[in-house]
Amino acid sequence: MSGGSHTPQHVFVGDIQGCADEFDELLARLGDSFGDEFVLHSVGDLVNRGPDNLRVLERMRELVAAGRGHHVLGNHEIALISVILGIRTLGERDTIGDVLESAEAPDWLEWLRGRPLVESGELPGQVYVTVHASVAPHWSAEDCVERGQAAAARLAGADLDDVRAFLAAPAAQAAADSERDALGRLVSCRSIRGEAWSSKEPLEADSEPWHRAWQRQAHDYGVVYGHWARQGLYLAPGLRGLDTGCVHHGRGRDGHLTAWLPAGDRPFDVPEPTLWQVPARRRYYPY
Ligand SMILES: [Mn+2]
Repeated sequence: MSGGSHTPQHVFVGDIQGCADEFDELLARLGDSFGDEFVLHSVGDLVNRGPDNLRVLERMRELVAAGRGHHVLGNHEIALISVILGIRTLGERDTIGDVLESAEAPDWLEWLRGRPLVESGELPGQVYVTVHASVAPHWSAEDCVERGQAAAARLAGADLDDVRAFLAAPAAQAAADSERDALGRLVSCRSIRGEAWSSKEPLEADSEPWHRAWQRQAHDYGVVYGHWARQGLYLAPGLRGLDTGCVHHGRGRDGHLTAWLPAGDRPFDVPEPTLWQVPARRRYYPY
């Protein structure tokens, strides 16, 4: 049990991507240690590339409904929404057929497009935001929340043609639409170059990881994020990057599901935080 504490244990988990067995193992361990006195925060990408997307979605939805789960949308949820809306076709590596073929696919569409892009709260001594990919370097915590809410409102709009236009906007047009720009930064961005952002890793000399520019701003809030399996676990003051590529197991490295259990005062400044890792059960990519 949680040592007599009256507050629940907060647990932040990286990209799950259909790795339902590993997610269930993590939930079972959390249940053994904390009963139902834990709150799970997902950085998004619950689905795709892995084998069992529906089961992961169902688990997360149950926790959210019970008031014990927070989930922000990742690029793979946006891809799933886009396929259901008919503005994206399935790629060779997409494994979201179990959701698409389910009788509840229309219901999943509605649930997913009602999810936030930014979750925020307060841990002892530190305000935090959870996003899938990045925040713009100059955004305050309030900016992150406001930008996320504005973009999420477009995604949740009643007119599906407006939603399609929002998601399908080409890059040139996206830069002129601040909500489309925010959506991209929140779910896809890895590198930035001045005002511009890219989902690519910062390979060129004039681009850099989004979080390096963010750190120069000396913000007083923490960011929990995922999306960057090749970077892997990233722990720095104010930053908790938790995508350790469970679904990428065997592609040149071991894959894990990683959960961070913040403890103590100013948990984003702790250099060696408590991490629980569940190793990938097998290789998920066929090559
Ligand atoms: Mn991602």
